[in-house]
Amino acid sequence: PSTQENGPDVRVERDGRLAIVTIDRPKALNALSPDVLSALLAVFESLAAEGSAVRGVLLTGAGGRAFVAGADIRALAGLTPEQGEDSSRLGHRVAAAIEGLSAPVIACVDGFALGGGLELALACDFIYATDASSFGQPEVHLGLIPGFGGTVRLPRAVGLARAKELIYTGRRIDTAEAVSIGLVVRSFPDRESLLAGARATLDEVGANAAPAVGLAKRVLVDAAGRRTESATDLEIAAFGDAFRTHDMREGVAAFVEKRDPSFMGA
Ligand code: CO8
Repeated sequence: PSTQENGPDVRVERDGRLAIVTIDRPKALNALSPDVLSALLAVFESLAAEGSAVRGVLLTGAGGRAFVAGADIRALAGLTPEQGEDSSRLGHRVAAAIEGLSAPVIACVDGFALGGGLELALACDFIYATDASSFGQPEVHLGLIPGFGGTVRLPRAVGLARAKELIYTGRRIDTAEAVSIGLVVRSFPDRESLLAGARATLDEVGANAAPAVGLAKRVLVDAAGRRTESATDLEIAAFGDAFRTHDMREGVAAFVEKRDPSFMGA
């Protein structure tokens, strides 16, 4: 495994075709300063540029207390309305880079995932968490609203009514409740088993045809929130695109010939 620094606060470790991205700013509970957001954007854009060399990404926070405790509140304090919009826009660019990556990204939450931290996790494909974690959108406590996709992705994850309850109250929920409402898909007793569990899932995904996983992700991301016909049009086009890949011919042939497929990731 190799480690690469992306600014002081974000590091990327590579283990074969897996990338582990760690937000490492424990003094501020990994809060998303503009520098952290810019570093995350650069990381996900460079992982995208690697194409099929990246088969899966784990996104986590360092320090043992937090995934991310939100946007950096100190950095928000003096902003004009226009600068507030710009900070929201930067967050959305990070989310778009994560969603635009064809490899799956699992948010590995160990501790607080609050405000922009929960929104960052929601931009990932799904969330795994340790039992001792907590989740919330506390922006209204600060006179703010979620600005990094929370009003859009939280209702898709948990339904409109539960999202409204969480956003209007700013209440924090624990992992057990987050699992029960479908916000977290799997929970683990500690950090070590969390990371091992996420790796195991990415290994399972990595054994499949990478172009098919990427096409499915594209439709799942882009179809969310569209009207049925417009969403199914995306699926139709992507289903057709699968027929352009070697791996689809190989996967179908292997089934017919009763053998294991040999995928090449293209
Ligand atoms: N921003 C900046 N610093 C923070 C943040 C934050 N979000 N969260 C914690 N810190 C700092 C604290 O100031 C403290 O620093 P110091 O030691 O220098 O005083 C250090 O981290 C440790 O925190 P606490 O002492 O507060 O630790 P506690 O265990 O007492 O409390 C909590 C932990 C409950 C997590 C508490 O720190 C807290 O409530 N944090 C703020 C959570 C929050 O409100 N988050 C939402 C922020 S707003 C937001 O995310 C808007 C999203 C839109 C963004 C658009 C672009 C991305």
